[in-house]
Amino acid sequence: MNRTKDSSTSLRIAIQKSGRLTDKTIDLLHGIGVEFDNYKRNLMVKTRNFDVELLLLRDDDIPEYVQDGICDLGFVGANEVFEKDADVTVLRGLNYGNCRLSIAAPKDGTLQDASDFEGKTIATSYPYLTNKFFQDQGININIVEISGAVEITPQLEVADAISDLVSTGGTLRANGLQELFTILESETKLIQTNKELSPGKQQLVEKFLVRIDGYQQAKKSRYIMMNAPLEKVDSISKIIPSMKSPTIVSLAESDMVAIQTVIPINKFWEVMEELKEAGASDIVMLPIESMIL
Ligand code: PRT
Ligand code: ZN
Repeated sequence: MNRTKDSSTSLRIAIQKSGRLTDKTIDLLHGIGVEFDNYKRNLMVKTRNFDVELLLLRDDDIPEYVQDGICDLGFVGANEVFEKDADVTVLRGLNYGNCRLSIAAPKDGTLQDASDFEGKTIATSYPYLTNKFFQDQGININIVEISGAVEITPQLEVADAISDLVSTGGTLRANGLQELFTILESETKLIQTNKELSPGKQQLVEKFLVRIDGYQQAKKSRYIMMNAPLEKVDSISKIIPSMKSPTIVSLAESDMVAIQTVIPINKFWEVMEELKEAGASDIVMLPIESMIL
């Protein structure tokens, strides 16, 4: 399925058609200003405002489509990228679809350490990564490749243990399994083909990256506004590390000002009480759509 020459002018982006990554990927694309609709009914969607088309695929197929240059970019879990050992460049980690590929075995059973696995059978949809994990430690295992409901296989005596994706751990617990080792920490990645892109397409990729970085940064930040007596501005500024040069706006009351700045979201609750104690009032926190630094 090689596309030998980068002849088309449209940047083609692969996304998961229907699954855990779909909504967040669509939100991200909308969030960076890519406009399109009807993605639920079509396999290929043209965007309205960019020379970009979206190809809606099963997530398993995305690494190969990007590797072969059928698609220029793809949004897909690291688990799929590394399982397929795809020859692509990971451009960004996107911090959604987070999970881990782990080895799990029946709770309180004999399988505890990696060395206990010599000669054992592991059921998984991730044969490459699982084999590699044990091979790297000089341990020989047998793999039963299964595409779904992997967690039931120890009860059915199809396998001694499993290697599967875990997020909350609820599925493992419900099946009497205990998580033993993590093979891979995964999140959604933006990947690019290693086939050469036309200058126009490469420029568009760079433009997207700036927007994605702005979108990601905005997700982690909040805009805060507060009122304070003028003489308290210095002490308030010291509470928020990012507030090196906050916007200060005069208020009708001559000794009062409004202070506005951007802070990391995880700092807000920490500093709110301190801000109040330092004399700030009417503190408002707002989400930010995007920010270009
Ligand atoms: O149809 P298609 O092939 O596109 O979709 P799919 O059914 O293969 O994949 P999908 O939509 O289930 O998952 C897509 C991607 O989401 C995965 O490749 C991961 O990158 C990511 N992801 C994040 C997860 C999970 N979290 C997850 N928990 N994928 C699967 N799971 C499953 C896991 O396999 C297990 O069955 O959820 C169960 C465990 O969840 P907890 O919360 O009980 O631990
Ligand atoms: Zn899949």
